[in-house]
Amino acid sequence: MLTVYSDRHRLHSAAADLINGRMEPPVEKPARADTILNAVHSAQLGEVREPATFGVAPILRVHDERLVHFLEHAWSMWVEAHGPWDAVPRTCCARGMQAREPETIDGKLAFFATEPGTPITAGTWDAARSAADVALSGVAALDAGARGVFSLCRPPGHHAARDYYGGYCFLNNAAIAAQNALDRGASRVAVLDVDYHHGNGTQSIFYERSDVVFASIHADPRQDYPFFLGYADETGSGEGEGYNLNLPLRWGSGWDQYEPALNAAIARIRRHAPDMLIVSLGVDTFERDPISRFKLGAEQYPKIGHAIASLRVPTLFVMEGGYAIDELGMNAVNVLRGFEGM
Ligand code: Q9C
Ligand code: ZN
Repeated sequence: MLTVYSDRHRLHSAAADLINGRMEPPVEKPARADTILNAVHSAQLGEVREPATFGVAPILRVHDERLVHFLEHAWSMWVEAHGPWDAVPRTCCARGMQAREPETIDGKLAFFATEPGTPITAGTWDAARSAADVALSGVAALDAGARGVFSLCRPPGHHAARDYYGGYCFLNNAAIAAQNALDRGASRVAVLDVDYHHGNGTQSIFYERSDVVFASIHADPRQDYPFFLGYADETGSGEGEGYNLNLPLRWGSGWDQYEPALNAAIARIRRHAPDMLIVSLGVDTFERDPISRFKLGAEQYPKIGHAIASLRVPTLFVMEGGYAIDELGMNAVNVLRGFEGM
């Protein structure tokens, strides 16, 4: 399987993260992509290729230009106001009461961020843009005939919506890829999100549409992030009614709970008959993940890949979360090996 990867992910590196009320070393860090790339090499998964550059046009097919403009200029505005430390919102969700974008950097952070744990650093915009290029290059490779491609994106994307960011995500790489597949001529696309956290950004981007099915298996939003979306009764609206499938599972769920949910998601996707499948590949479902509470063992990841392969649809794997740094690479690559029948 082809892997698309760029070193530019390193440009996004936070100094600290607010975890359980304490400033701690971030779990979403450059070493994540390094260890996954190492696992790709040791498993001899196949060629590793640099992305092409696509510019902002395909990003603007999914994201509001105000968010894109903000992400581009946030760091320089922040440094001018407060100096060169991570840009973090002081308050959040300003738009709940006031729909207008404020002028100052603190106002804009409050307007666009959903939570305070996703710092913007000097290179965040360049890294996020590069991750979108990694995803878009994967779509191009599938269009050229590949059966499966791994877009080793970092930073991740599935918590970023049309006009907000958070959950370690700035641009929604999977949604940008799905929209680009449609723009290149696909009639129907499916997004399968297996990250531990609900892909609220992807859901909200496609919620009113019937050309993209979104199916997600994740921690129950009554218990875990993002808390405000991911409930089973969110089934889509308008044209999109019936095209959104949430399969929330309780804390402590293991393969006995996960496997039937995965089969249900795959059955829904099969019924959609997509021309392309995008997998939001998070492996924070792992039993020793430091921020998550599912109980999947390492031996389950090849089975996830094998089940996805049963759809027989050109498939783009887009890297999302996974924070157990010692096993992250092995678990992610094992999904890909399972898909390949390796
Ligand atoms: N600041 C992904 O797995 N929790 N994102 C924030 C620490 C949010 C996870 C608490 C977890 C987001 C892509
Ligand atoms: Zn996650």
